[in-house]
Amino acid sequence: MSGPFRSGFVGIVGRPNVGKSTMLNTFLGEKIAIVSPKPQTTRHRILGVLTREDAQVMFLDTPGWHQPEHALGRYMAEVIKAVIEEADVLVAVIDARVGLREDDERVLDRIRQAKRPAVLALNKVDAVKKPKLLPLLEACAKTRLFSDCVPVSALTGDQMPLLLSRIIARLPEGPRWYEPDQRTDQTDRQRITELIREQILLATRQEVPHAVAVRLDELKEEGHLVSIQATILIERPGQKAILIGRGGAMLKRIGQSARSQIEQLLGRKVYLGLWVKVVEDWRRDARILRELGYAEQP
Ligand SMILES: Nc1nc2c(ncn2[C@@H]2O[C@H](COP(=O)(O)OP(=O)(O)OP(=O)(O)O)[C@@H](O)[C@H]2O)c(=O)[nH]1
Ligand SMILES: [Mg+2]
Repeated sequence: MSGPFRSGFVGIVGRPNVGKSTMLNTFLGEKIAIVSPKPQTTRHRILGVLTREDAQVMFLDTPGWHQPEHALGRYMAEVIKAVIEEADVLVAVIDARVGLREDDERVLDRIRQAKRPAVLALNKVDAVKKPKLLPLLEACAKTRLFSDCVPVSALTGDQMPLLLSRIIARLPEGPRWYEPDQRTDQTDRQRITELIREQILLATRQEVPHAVAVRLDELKEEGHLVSIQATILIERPGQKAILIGRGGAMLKRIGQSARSQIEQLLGRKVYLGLWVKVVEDWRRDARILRELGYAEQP
């Protein structure tokens, strides 16, 4: 084999909705992080480990950068800050359809301050005409922040191998930290609550997606199936009515699609019981946030 073995942490950062989690999943060839068209889908740091002959890349997916408006938002900002400080290499993701916005500039400022090796991914090129890319690539080169600016499509996989090789080239030499079959540090319980939240994000609109959290109350084996009980926390009674839907139709639809996702994850038949509970302003409640895992572990 030619060249040294490289390994390290690679932080994926950027505004909400630019395709960071899609990128993580495409690199890993597996659904590690949930994805939706709604901004602020990701709330945690999510590890995805890619092991190859020549390298081990520990990707860290992060929440989208935005001005926090409550304690949950502040937790998300803390996650981003910690990843920028800890990563060996950063991948800044920009939505090529939208171009460089003020919030993108904020992320770039953070990268500049952290003085980390960084690569830029100009994402969603499947949805833009080629001539639109040139000024963006020039603007990115002008920042002098990036060793490479790579136009990619995380969705179709276009140019993703090139982006990966550029990332790996910036990693330090190092050992293999994780067993090759370890792909993430999320527990099944965490992944299950995320899969339920993903289906809620896909099914609802406006403020409802942001006002939702999922708590796993029970997970047990019952004969040939896995029985799961979970509570959906929501901030207002009106939102609860929307989530449940007429005659319970909405909740039923969410439950069915979440169940099929969870069955794929566990490779088992699943029974899923969902409950909806109003917890006023849970996003501002430190105790509930801790209970839900939206707090740094002491
Ligand atoms: N056309 C196109 N859509 C994409 C691409 N990558 C991601 N998307 C879509 O963009 C939306 C947001 O994707 P996510 O991966 O959830 O974005 P994110 O940056 O992780 O968003 P947050 O977690 O909210 O910060 C989804 O609807 C994706 O399907 C791409 O390369 N092309
Ligand atoms: Mg995400």
